[in-house]
Amino acid sequence: MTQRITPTALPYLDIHPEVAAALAARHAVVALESTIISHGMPFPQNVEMARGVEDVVRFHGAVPATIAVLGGRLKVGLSTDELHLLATDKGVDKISTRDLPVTVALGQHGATTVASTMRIAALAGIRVFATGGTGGVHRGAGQTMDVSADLLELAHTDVCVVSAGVKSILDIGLTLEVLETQGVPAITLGETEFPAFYSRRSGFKSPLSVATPDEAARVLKAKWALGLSGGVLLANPVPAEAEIPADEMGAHIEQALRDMDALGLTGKDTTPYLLGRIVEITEGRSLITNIALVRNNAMVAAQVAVAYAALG
Ligand code: PSU
Ligand code: MN
Repeated sequence: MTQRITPTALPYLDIHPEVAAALAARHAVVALESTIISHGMPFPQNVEMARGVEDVVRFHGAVPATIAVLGGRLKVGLSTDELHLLATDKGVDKISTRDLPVTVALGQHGATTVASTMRIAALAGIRVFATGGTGGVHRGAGQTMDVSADLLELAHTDVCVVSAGVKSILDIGLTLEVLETQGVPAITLGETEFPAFYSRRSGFKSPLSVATPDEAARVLKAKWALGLSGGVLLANPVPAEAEIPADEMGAHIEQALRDMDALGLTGKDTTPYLLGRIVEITEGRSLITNIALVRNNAMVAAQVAVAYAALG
């Protein structure tokens, strides 16, 4: 179980007053990550997305808390200027859980991944988090050992991550295996097939399913009441009108992977490179899909957070 610490007693943590008030009132709060802003989309769509997603969360009755590290402080809830800095400053690193102590100790800026955002959300007492896509087991992991820290964080941090599934730049089957091994429920909302980010279908059966955000909230309640610590991956398929079908997407992804191999990229640079390359190859269409699915995830996360708060 994530350690329970009074947020105000935590060093290094700055909770925005609006978020702190919502948490104190046990009102619904939704965490949002910042790697998607700094390294997941080009400017200016990234900052428009970041602000738009906060609006979606508010519209559905929850308070948004975008998370990043700024000047070594763990920030939970950002100002418009801070969002703009993350969207434009090329010096903002992509930081995962392993990077947090260095970024904090040296007073640096960092855009947080799903893993590090989950950890900071949990420190602040936030249980529901919306993102675009989570990391997973990379293709060829048998050789590279490249397994996203997002999967490890899901194993032990008590946060529900709403994502559009796992894109097929990753090995979806192995990603689902690792989640199972670690006891992480991978649950698809409203479908029996696990979604593949840009596409509603992946060809993989979803390990678990729920019909509504309310059911998802009851799953969270039951999981943590049972003492089953760790996260939940709630997969929310991209809206049909915004998807790029899997058979079409396959060729684009193969192309992007070939281009990446030709450049010899490895490690943390691979996901940002592939996202950017796929935007180029699809001539901007994947970016429209990406924004639509993040907004859809923000809506569902807000609905889950509201339902979870109502369970008391
Ligand atoms: N997938 C996306 N957009 C993103 C990411 C993943 O569609 O911005 C980011 C998230 O922050 C995720 C991270 O946590 O990439 C995973 O990186 P890696 O594969 O290096 O663990
Ligand atoms: Mn990696």
